[in-house]
Order: sequence, then C-alpha cells, then structure tokens
Amino acid sequence: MNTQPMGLLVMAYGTPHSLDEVLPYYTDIRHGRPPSDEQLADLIRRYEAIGGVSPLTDITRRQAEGLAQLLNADGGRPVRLYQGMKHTSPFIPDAVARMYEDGITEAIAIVLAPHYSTMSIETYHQQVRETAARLGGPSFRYVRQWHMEPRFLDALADRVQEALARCREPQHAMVVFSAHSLPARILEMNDPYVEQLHESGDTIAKRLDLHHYMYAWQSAGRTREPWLGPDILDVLRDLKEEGYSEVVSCSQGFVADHLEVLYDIDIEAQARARELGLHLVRTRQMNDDPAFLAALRDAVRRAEREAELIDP
Ligand code: FEC
Repeated sequence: MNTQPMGLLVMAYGTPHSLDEVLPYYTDIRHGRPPSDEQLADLIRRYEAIGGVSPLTDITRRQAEGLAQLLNADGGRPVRLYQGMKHTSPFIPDAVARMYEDGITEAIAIVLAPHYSTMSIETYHQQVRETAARLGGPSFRYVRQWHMEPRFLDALADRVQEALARCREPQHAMVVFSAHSLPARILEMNDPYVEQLHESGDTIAKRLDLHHYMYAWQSAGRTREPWLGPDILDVLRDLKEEGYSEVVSCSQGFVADHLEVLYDIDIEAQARARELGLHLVRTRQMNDDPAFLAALRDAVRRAEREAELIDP
C-alpha cells in the first residue's frame, strides 16, 4: 500500500466571517457583479436574524477535520487535509496552491454537498482543475456525488424518523424533501441534480414506508430567470388547502446548519407554517455527527478505489 500522504481537499460553500464581508461574499456569488443596496441590506438582515454570522465556517471545519481523522485511523492511505471554500477564504485555488507548494502530488477532492449538478459540484471541480493545470499539480480524483452512500442514507432515514416522532400524528404528516433550487434551464441540460434528489428521497421513503412524501425547492436565487419549483413556501400553502396539519421538512440537499436552513426554514418557512396553522418539524442537519462523517469517509475511500486519477 502507498503510505505517502494523499492530499484531501474538502470543499464547501463558505460564509462571510463577519457582516463586513457580506458585500464581497455576495459579489463573488454573483460572479463579480455587486448586489444592489437593497439586496445587500436584505442579506445582512437575514444574517442578523440568525445571530450575525452563520455557523457554517465552524461546522465545515469540524466536518473536514473529523473526516481527515477518520481516514487517518482506518488503516488506509493517510491523508493531509486542506480546506477550500467557494465564495470566501480560504478559497479553493489558494488551497490547491498550498497543496502544490507542500509537494502533494496525488489528491482527492470532495464537496460537502451530496447531489451532483453541473451548476454546483462541477463548478467547484472546475476551480480545482484549472488551478492544478496552471500550477502543474497535483493530480486529483474527484468524489462526484455521494447521495447514495449507505451510511448517509441511514443517517438521513434516522433524522426523518426522529422528526416524524415529534409529530402528533406521524402517519398523516407530509414529509417534504427539499434542496437548493437552481435555474430551471438545468432541465434542458441533461443535468442529474433533480434525478439524484429523487433517488435519495425515494430510497428513504421506501425504507420508512412513507405514504405521504413529496419534493420542493428552497432558497431560489433572486434573479429574473425561472428557478426550479415548487418553492417550499408555496407547498406549505397547498398542503394546508389539501387538509394536512403537519409537515416534516427535510433539507436533504444541505448537510449543515447554515443560513439556508436557519433562516429559510427555521424563520421564513416556520412563519408561513404558523400563519397557516401548520405544525412544521425540521429534520436535524448532519453537521459533524460521527455517523455522517463515516459516510463521507466511505465516499472518499470509494473514489480512491474507483475514480480515475486526473493529471493536471
Ligand atoms: O450560511 C451561509 O452563510 C451560507 C449558506 C449557503 C449555502 C448555499 C448553498 C448552495 N447555493 C447554491 C446555489 C446558489 C445559486 C445562487 C445562490 C445564492 C446564494 C446567496 C446566498 C447563498 N446562496 Fe447558495 N448557498 C448559501 C448562501 N446560491 C447568501 C445570495 C443571496 C440569495 O440569493 O439568498 C444565485 C446566484 C446568482 O444570484 O446568480 C445558483 C447551491 C447550493 C448547495 C450546494 C453547495 O453547497 O454548493 C446549489 C450552504
């Protein structure tokens, strides 16, 4: 077995470290176009509503360190951890540059989001490929998606079951699986995102024998083009009209407590549910639960065995 450490690049969305960083962060998300004053004020208001900063930085660090620890304890090839964020420091290209400077020749890259889309995971991979090509190293294997990792599905099923147990009448509650919306044009691009969300959701539904479950989208961007729908806020209204009184919200596309969960579900969707007289229960996020980190470890080892090593 090769005992040379392999670089482990753990990537995530990133979040502003303080309210002062919201403008550059938002500008980066918008591909360099600064937001209007109104858009900026609205985003700052949402961060303030969840306590000023998002816990995402801290959670991503715990997830990445926990994963590296598991990999270094499983008897397989040891890893050296690097973290790269998409929209804030430490940025992905800087992390790849550090790997190169440290003499890492072979590495594996994983994004802390389970489902693949050309508009999400692929954009992380693209940054890695471009930086490695510019520098002449390292060579990378990529974890493309990991939504069907058995231990991830176990952890997700546990959470749905736990949330149902908090309902008054679990057998009559609707389970709504959601993920970050994307521009609807992905549907014409043969993109696997929607199919993958259904694949993991349907597996959980079958395993738990759910009779009431459906899919919705959340956190759609504030742009003029159409986004994937229905939006979870509209779904709540429709469910009420259909006679439901309890809803379990499972944001299966996210693996941490962050703005899109703490604000979009816990504040915005909860307010809508209250207005409608619905009981809304959210599933716990994965965060650094050891059972979840074991799923990530399995995904990394699987890619190490099965994914092609791509030279810069
Ligand atoms: O806690 C935090 O501060 C960060 C939470 C956060 C996560 C996240 C994950 C994803 N996003 C995805 C796609 C888009 C697209 C746009 C977009 C915009 C935003 C804005 C904020 C934001 N996203 Fe995000 N996203 C998070 C936060 N996202 C803030 C800007 C304001 C707003 O729209 O609310 C639209 C860009 C544009 O305007 O052109 C597209 C996808 C994910 C899940 C996969 C991943 O984690 O990479 C997809 C966490």
